Amino acid sequence: MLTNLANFCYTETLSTIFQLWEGTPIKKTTTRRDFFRALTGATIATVATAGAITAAEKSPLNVNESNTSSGMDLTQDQFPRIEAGREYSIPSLMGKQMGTVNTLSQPPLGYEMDGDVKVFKLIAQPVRVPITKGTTEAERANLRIKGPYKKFSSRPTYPKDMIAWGYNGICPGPTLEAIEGDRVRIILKNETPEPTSIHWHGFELPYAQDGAAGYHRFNAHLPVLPGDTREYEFTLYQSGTLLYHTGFNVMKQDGLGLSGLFVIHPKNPTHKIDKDFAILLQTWNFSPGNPNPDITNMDVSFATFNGKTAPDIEMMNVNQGERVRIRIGNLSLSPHPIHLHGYTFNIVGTTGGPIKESAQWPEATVNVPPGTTRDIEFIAWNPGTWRFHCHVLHHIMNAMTDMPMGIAPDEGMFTHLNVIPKEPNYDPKDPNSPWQPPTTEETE
Ligand SMILES: [Cu+2]
Repeated sequence: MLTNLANFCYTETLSTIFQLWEGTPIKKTTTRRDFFRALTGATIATVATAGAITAAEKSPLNVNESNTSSGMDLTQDQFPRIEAGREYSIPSLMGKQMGTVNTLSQPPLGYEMDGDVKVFKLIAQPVRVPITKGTTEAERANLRIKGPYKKFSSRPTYPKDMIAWGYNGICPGPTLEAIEGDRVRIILKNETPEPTSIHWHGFELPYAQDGAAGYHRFNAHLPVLPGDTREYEFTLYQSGTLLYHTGFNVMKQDGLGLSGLFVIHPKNPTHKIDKDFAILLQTWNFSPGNPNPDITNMDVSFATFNGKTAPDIEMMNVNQGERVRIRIGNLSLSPHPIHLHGYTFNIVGTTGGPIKESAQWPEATVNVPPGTTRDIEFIAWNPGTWRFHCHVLHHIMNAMTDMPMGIAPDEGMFTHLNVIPKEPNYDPKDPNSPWQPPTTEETE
């Protein structure tokens, strides 16, 4: 009975949210308080008759808040996901660009200089973003499902939007780029309906700038209230692929997507990188037809690279012979072993920075545990359009409704490394095309 009541409240709130994002003006938001007030009349009588609630089954949530024994207001949600009728800033992602890291399918964040300080602006806000557009009928018609293959056909993939929390209109937030030795200032504006902060994950910085905010006496600062702004400022002496994410009410706010990557380039690079890609791993659970992630459910129904699933994840296009780095960060709740076909690569960096050459190790799959980053590097000597994906195969099947890898169109944590042959007439699909293993120079 209580479960049913809770479900009813949830549905009511969701329909309110949905109207807001569909552009329907909302005259009045139905809160739990309103709902329970309504229940004091005929509704609760009906429920009581149907469910035969006894006095012993009543919980504080089942009565008016003034009747709770603790005196606490248990019927008012202090931490809503969204405020009805609120307008949000549409922030610019422009400004000066570092321009060297390609965060697949996501725009880069620019910065302004204030004297010697590199200034970034991040606005935390609810966002409605597409995870995938799905496959169109025309795209499906192009699939090679013809003749006898029709018997073994697949379903299409479907479009999916989510209502998440992100920064500057996207989820995850944009990648910040700076150089070892830079002084950086990040201005956080909070447009979410509850307090928030940013934790600089993997950074060695002054305690006061760490961003682990909260009411506990050990926390250096209180979170940033809705509508308020706070500045973080520190000097970068590390290099590598680091992370940022909310430092307050983290299960909910991280679960809704308040996170991003922070790349610090070394002041004196040991070698040149031709193509530098970045991917943030996240997972989501949705009830069918519902754009709001269920943050209490650890079952993965959608798994994303940079907030997108295949077939909407940008392909990594590189020229044969180029040195490629791929930076992978994980802010989901489970590890993701990311696998590349056709290559072995070196694991060259972690959240702690570059791994010295003698300690790097070769692999074909790099496991990225939650809360960490891994950088891989290789020379793109082997032409072809190679699969690059999570090897927890459930993570390349959205909602687990069909089979992956060549049967259904690609889904989930899946994209390709497209190595364009030096020789324009070379056809990697032709079994008779000449092929030989790389020389030492080609792989070092
Ligand atoms: Cu995975």
